Amino acid sequence: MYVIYSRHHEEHRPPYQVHFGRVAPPSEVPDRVSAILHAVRTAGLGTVVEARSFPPEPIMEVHDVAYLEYLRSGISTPLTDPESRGKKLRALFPSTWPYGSAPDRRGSIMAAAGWYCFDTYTPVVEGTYRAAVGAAECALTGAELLLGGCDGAFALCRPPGHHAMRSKCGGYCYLNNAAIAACYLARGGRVAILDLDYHHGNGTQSIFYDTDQVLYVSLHADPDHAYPYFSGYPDERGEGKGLGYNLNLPLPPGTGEERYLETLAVALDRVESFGPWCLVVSLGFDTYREDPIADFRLERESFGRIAGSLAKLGLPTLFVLEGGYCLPALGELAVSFLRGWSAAAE
Ligand code: Q9C
Ligand code: ZN
Repeated sequence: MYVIYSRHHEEHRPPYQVHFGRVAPPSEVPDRVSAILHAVRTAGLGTVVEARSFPPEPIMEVHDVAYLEYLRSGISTPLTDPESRGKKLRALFPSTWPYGSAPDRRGSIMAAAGWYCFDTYTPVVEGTYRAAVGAAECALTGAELLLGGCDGAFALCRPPGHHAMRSKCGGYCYLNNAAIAACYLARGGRVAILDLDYHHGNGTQSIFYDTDQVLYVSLHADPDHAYPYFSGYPDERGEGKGLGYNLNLPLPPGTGEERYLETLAVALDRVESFGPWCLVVSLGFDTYREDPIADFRLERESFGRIAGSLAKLGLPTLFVLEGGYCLPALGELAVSFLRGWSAAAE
């Protein structure tokens, strides 16, 4: 198993997030990836490699050019509204979102911030663009390894990706790493994405909603009480050619290992009947019982068992890191997962 990282992830340091109008400490911090890397190295698991660089085309297959330009240059564009004329921000957050019929007017940086970001959790800072490209390159490096015949790779993407849409950031995500990798892998045939993060991957769902070439299956907290609130319901099944190629399996608060593994079996049946040549797993560790922003009850050992069920599919698999915010446990959760994978894959 290759474990892939980019040193550029450290350049993305959101100073805070805004939760219900209040400033709160950031959850999505550089220590997340450092903790996992350290634990994986200490346990002597897998081969740790740095991501290689890629031309922009594979990223542009998923994301809109104007959106990419916003991520790259938004933070250095001075504000022009009367109170803040000429000011540059340390962290660019939207304060106003498109309203009414929302015609395409995003000429000012104030409008662009609302246009290209759907929540108050996902600021653009100086290093965001470089780090996000590095994360996409981690996923692409993993995808290339799979195309070359490797049967497992774990991309330590940071910032994460599954909430990012074609032209909107949100949920700590800027570029949809899993979607970018899936598009790249689609040159080898049909691809399945299995999303195991606690939160519904609204970005990934929307990117592949109308295609039958990429299957999206997700286990997540019921959006009736959990972020991202507006999507993740079971009646979202895809549209056009994509109808039947999107499967949402929401779970109640307090979901533990038994219920989780039963639902995972349903997800894996759908993946098998789709018959993909490979699998991309959006892997979040925020389903852990001690996660500070979630309410599932998986144990450390549960992650090994989940990995074991995945390995039994026998598909080349790319794991893409999404969420997981319990810093003291992240390393051991990743180690449990990787041990479970290699024990079953032998
Ligand atoms: N008090 C991922 O796991 N809600 N994104 C945060 C903080 C947004 C999660 C509430 C959660 C986004 C990749
Ligand atoms: Zn999450």
